[in-house]
Amino acid sequence: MTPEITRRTMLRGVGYAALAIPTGTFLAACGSNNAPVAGTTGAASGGSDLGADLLSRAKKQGYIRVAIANEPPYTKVEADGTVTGCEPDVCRAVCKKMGIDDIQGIITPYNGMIPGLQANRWDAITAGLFMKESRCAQVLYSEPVIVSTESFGVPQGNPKHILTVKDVLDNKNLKIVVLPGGFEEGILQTAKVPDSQLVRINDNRSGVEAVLAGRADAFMLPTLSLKALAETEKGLEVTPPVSDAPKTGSGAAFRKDDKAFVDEYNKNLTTLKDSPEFAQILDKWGFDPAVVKGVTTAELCKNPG
Ligand code: 6CS
Repeated sequence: MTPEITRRTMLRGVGYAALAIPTGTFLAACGSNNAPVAGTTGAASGGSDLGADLLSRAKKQGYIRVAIANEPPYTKVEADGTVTGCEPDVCRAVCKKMGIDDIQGIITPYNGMIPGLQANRWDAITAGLFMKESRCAQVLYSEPVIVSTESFGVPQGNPKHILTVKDVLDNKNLKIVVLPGGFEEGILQTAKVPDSQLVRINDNRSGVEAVLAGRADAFMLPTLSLKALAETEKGLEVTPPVSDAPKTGSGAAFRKDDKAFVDEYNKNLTTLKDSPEFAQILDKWGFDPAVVKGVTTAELCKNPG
C-alpha cells in the first residue's frame, strides 16, 4: 500500500521548487492553514493507492484530488493556496458529510480535465465543467450544483453589436475568443461557426487582452466569469446572457468506474442541497440556488456537442 502522504511529507518531498510548474501546480486546501503544497501532478497521483476503491482510499488519506481551472467564481485559488470557489466549496462540504476531510486542487486547462481524470491524475473535476453529450459519455457527473449562463465580453459600447450566436454566424468578419475544448467553443462549433472565426487562447486574461487590443471582437465565457474579470480589466463590457446558447449546468465529474462513490456523493449532495449551507455557498459566489432546483444531470447531458 503506498504510504499515505501527509501535507508535511508532501512539503518535504517536493519543496517549493515545483511552484513554477506551469500546468501541474499541486495545491492543498488542508483545514485552516491552507499553505500551498506545490509539486507536479505526478506527485499528487503518487500520493495515493489507486488500487483501493475511491471511497475507502479517500477516507483513509483524508482527501480527494480535484481538477480546477482557477476561474472565479467557479473555482478560485487564494494567495495562500486555498482552493475555493463555488464548485470546490460544494465538493468539500459533500466530502465532509462522507467522512472525507478535504479536497486538494490541481490547476489544469479545461481541455485536459477529462483526460487527466481518466489517467488517474485526479479523482474528480470540480471546475464548472458544463454538462453536454460528449462529456457525459466519458465521465459520471453528480447531480447538478449550478446552472448558469453564457455572455460575450466586448469593448465598452459593444461596437460590433454582438449579443447572440446568430450575430456571430451572420457576420463572418467577427473573431470570437474561446478556450480550447471549452463549452463555448462547442456552442459555436455546434452552430456551425467557421473555425476561421474562432480565436483560441488558453487563459482568461489573455482572452480579455485580445478583445481590448482589437485582435478579437468578443470573448465568449460564462457570464459570472466575465463579470469577475471585468472587475479588474477596465474597458471590458459584459453582454446580457446569450439568449440562443444552451442552458449551462455542472456538478462534480468522476470516472465511470467510481459509480459507488458517485452514488454516495449524490446522497450527501441531496442532503446538502436541502440545508441552508448549500444556499450560503452559492450565494457567496453569486449563483442562484433556486435555479438548479429540479434540474437533473440527465436533462443537462442532452446538451448537444
Ligand atoms: O465547461 C466549460 O468548458 C466552461 N466552464 C467554465 C466554468 N468556464 C469556461 C469553460 O469553457
